Amino acid sequence: MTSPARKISVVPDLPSVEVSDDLALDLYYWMTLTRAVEERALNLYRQGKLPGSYYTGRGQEAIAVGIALPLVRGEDGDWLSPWIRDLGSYLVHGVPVWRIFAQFMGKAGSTTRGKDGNLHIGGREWNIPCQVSHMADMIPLTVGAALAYKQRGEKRVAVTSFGDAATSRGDFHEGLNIAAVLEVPAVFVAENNGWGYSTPISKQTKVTDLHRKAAAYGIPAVSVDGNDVFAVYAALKASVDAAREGGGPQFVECKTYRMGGHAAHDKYESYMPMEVLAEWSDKDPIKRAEAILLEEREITEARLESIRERARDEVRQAVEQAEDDGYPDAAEAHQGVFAETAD
Ligand SMILES: Cc1ncc(C[n+]2csc(CCOP(=O)(O)OP(=O)(O)O)c2C)c(N)n1
Ligand SMILES: [Mg+2]
Repeated sequence: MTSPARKISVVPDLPSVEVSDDLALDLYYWMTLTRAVEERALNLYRQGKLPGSYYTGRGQEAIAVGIALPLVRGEDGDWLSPWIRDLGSYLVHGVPVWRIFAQFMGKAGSTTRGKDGNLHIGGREWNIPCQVSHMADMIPLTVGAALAYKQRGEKRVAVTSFGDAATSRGDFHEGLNIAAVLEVPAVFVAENNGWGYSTPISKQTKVTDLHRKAAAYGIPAVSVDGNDVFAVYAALKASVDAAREGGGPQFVECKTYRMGGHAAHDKYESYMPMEVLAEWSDKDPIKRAEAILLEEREITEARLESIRERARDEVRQAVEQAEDDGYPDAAEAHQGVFAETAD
């Protein structure tokens, strides 16, 4: 008697996901807000008002927002550990806009109390861990959180996102392997934007279809158009639901393009092909969502304009609040850095 070989599907059939008009407008609002925050922050950086460097996720807003919207928010909700391109994930998962500007400005209201100026934001109230900025380091931590939820019998999911270059580091491989073996409720999101600093993906991995790496560890893995917010949302919703219902870890690759340098100071014009950049500019996720809302869902232009206006207002108020905020006391520099010991 023969027994059938166990088949691991590289691209499992995802159930179709319903996206109502209200939800579609919500996705549009969060992407619009994300871009408005980033554009304002970039202006402030260029005026010399933000210390250090500035990273944007322009062109990757659909991924940032699509990852976070299917999750349960709050201290007892789902764990979310976003990558540095994913400002929208922080916004959707509950971080107030003004605290993001406070973080960029090093103000007292920043979640790191002025110790960091980048998107290394975290807080228990949102169940967002403060980011260890080494690439792929958040993967084992996310697996640990998912294992804890499983052991406690809680129906919570732990999600993390990372870039294509992170999939060539050891933590990625060890993390995915043990997640699969222990069947933890984790969802991994790879943002395949084709670059790690000035290194094109073809020069750092032979497996440029990143979902195949996850499939090699026995994890159901799909690949979606990362500039289509509806596709990203649907893949995440299905994957999060599957992980929550005991289906073990899931993996979503989002194909996109880095629309500029690694950070604002990077002279990307010297190594990025400008014609490819122009092609991807035509696939801008916000423009594409607008076209679908107007043409397929028959939402009016006036309604979209009111959403854009709301986002601009929120950014204006948030910048004012962050500018009015004070700097942390210098004595705080050593607080919250090391754990307290008895002596
Ligand atoms: C272990 C480690 N090595 C190097 C760095 C410096 N570094 C920060 S981001 C980055 C490239 C990341 O590329 P990718 O993972 O594709 O993400 P992207 O920047 O394209 O979003 C590098 C090399 C780091 N943070 N951690
Ligand atoms: Mg990359």
